[in-house]
Amino acid sequence: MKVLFFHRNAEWIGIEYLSSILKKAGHETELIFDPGAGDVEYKFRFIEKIFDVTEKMIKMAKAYKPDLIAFSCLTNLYPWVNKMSRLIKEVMDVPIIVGGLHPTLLPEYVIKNPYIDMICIGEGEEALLELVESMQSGCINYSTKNIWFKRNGEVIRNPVRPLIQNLDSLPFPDKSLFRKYGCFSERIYVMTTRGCPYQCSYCYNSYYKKLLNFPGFSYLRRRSVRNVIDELKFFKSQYPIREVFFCDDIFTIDDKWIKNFCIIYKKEINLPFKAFVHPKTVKREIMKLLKDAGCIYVDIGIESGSEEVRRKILKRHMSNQDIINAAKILKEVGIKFCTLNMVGLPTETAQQMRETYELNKIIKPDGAIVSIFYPYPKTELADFCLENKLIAPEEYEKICNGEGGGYKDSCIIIKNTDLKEAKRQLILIPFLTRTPAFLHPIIKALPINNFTRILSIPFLSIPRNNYIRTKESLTMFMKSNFLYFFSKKFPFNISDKEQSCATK
Ligand code: B12
Ligand code: SF4
Repeated sequence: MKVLFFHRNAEWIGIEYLSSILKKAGHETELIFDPGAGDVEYKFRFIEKIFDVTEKMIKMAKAYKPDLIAFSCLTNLYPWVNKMSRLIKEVMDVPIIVGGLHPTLLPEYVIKNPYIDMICIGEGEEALLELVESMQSGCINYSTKNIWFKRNGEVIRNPVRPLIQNLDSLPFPDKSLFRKYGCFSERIYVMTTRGCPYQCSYCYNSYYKKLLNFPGFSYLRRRSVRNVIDELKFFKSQYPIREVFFCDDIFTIDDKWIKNFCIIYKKEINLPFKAFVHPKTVKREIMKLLKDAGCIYVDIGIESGSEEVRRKILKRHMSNQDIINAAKILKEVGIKFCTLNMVGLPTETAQQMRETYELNKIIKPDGAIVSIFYPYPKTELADFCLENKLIAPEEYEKICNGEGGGYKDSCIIIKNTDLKEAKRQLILIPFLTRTPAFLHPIIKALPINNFTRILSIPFLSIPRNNYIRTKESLTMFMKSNFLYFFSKKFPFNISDKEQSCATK
């Protein structure tokens, strides 16, 4: 069977896992990738217009003659998935399946889409393989767990299956799909866990945990150290990697695992790396080990500088002192850190937003990433907004439709929230935390507009990260467009060496 994935804007590990599991079972997979000209952080519509590859993508899809088209859909990607599936259906009679977070959170909403034939809820490896095998046999198994089907005008809603417990049983992700579009060059993205033990009110995890809860099955799962090291060794041999990004929700969730990992990583991989940490997991001994193993910087969730907002609204149970202590430890051991912050939260006052700046000022991070709160569907905080009529039904419809879901510039109106102040802090926090005090009066006088926002980009993270991200984005943009504008052939030639990664 030939399965054609569509994706936009960034490499996606979820698709890479699905592709490798299909290839391992002897199926063929391909990817059509839209670089989406910077549409996540800063939307540059004029660039998007000039480099619009929609028509070419549809032509290529037709030429590939797939048996199944598959989209992975986050909330922010839903408008694009909707547009592309409509365009595909206009010219091809091929079934379309959409998986990922958005259909998992809002299955009834997504399955109503007339251009979508199936959705996948939760993890896709076992479900997609079962579906594809049954399609190949000529007799579709309409009771495949995790998949909802449309059949003769009816929706078949199958139950979810338990989460995969042994992550080592999965083949390594198929990075060859995204590599040819230039999506990554010197930095490799790796996931060592699935799940998170916390239940922050603004995050999908709390809902996911309830939805996919089976007695005796763990929600938080981690690969063995050996399996992760083997993957890194394999990709190191394939690509010219100079840095690793562990994009687990919280990399430092298990001290025992980290201790073991750091020793082996240093010996066998020895590349600088970056990860996400939670303030509660920042312990001196563990951070020293990380630093010694090559950790050069981490992103750490602060989210709000107001203890009240953190505790009552965000359900993040830690004090400002816990955050200050974590920052102190990171500084002492020499790991650079960038804070992750949110403003414009429901019921948050302008004063509380300013407290987020105050806390950043105290801990002096090496970068401060700020987002305006976006009520992602099915999160506790989105439900709170609905129950308390803080978002109007039309606004919730926008959320279901994924509008503005790239959360740097939320377009959702939350009643009683000072959006003007939120927009001010969005720009000022990165600037003010990273510049000397004598410049602050000038910075505070800057107009709050897109131009100033662009000026604040260098202050979001450390120079090394800014350099790699800019390089990644430019390479992805140029290589993808080059392929679309100049390549005569499709599918693009993949070397045997790259192809082999899927079957490891
Ligand atoms: C790493 C990461 C990124 C990296 C991805 C890098 C990479 N190389 O993969 C980067 C930095 C690019 C990124 C960007 C963004 N991200 Co992000 N990201 C994550 C993170 C931490 C891990 C994603 C991941 O790889 N998961 C592991 C894989 C295996 O899981 P998966 O993708 O869900 O796929 C499985 C299933 O969903 C299913 N499935 C998925 N697709 C399909 C398709 C089919 C056909 C089928 C059958 C099944 C299926 O099967 C897969 C395998 O089991 C998640 C949080 C999380 N833990 O998931 C946030 C998360 C997904 N990101 C989020 C957001 C908001 C974004 C951005 C919008 C942020 C921004 N403003 O920049 C962008 C959007 C990018 C885009 N393409 O438009 C939110 C999404 C919320 C939502 N409701 O949509 C999350 C959940 C974070 C959070 N806690 O809120 N992200
Ligand atoms: S710690 Fe991060 S990943 Fe875990 S529930 Fe909270 S926001 Fe989500």
